Amino acid sequence: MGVVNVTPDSFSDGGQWYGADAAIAHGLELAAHGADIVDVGGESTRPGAQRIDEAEELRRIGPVVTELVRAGLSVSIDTMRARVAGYAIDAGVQLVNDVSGGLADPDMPRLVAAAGVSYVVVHWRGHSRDMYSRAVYADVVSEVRDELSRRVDAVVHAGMDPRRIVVDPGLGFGKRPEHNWPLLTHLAELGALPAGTFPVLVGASRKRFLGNLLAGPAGDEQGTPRPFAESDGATVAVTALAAAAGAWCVRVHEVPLNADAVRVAAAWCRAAQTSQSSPASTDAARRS
Ligand code: PMM
Repeated sequence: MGVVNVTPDSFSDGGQWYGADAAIAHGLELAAHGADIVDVGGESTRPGAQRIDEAEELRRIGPVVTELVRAGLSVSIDTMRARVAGYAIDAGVQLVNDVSGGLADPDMPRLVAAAGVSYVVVHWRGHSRDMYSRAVYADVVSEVRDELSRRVDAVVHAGMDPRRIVVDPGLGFGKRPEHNWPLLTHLAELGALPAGTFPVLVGASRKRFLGNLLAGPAGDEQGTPRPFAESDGATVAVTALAAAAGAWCVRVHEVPLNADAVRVAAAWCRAAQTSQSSPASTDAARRS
């Protein structure tokens, strides 16, 4: 999934694709680079961000979504607002990516259920302006899993077909670096909920916890964080590990190297399955 942030202030690429023409060209480029889905968003969710109003969000995403759908791309809409999602669905979008998991707008679950589109339920504890005040966990994996599970139940209760639900741990949303890493290492657990086993989407690309990791010499996370665009190597590494661990989708700003990483992970998993299921190949490997 390639990201088109039609915003002046997203933390990793704010302002780069703010105008409709630039955003459309960028979406087409992401698809040409191998993105299966292009995710269009008009509202920044960087830490501390203030909300924009609905009319402004619609103004930003409207022409971009319309043109990318018209060009034949598979487009998702990154929004917390049911009316923005509804506009995008009318324009032909098949996937709604809601970083609030349906908590920001109570009309969202019913809308996506009735429209019959797919829905990404992201773990979220509140809006960006003060989200770190809620980043308090005793056991982050089980708490995020339980809270995601409750959101999935609520969305199914609103009429959503469970087969159209994707879950996402919401890296960075009300989570500090020490919370993001254990979530990444427990992806399968986060997708295996009481209501069923759901595909998992991972949005680690260029996030601050990667810049922090790369701040100093190896093992030293103190010092000045790496700038966002210079953490793409770390993003690619997370992509390979997450895909090999079974993630359904990775949401990224730069597609080519991440698409390669996904292919490496697929070959890795195929080889692991083949060698596991074939005792003869194990014997041959031992002999050689
Ligand atoms: N992160 C951002 C925006 N949308 N959607 C999903 N499903 N998961 C995420 O982790 C996610 C998201 C914020 O990142 P950006 O400002 O770089 O787009």
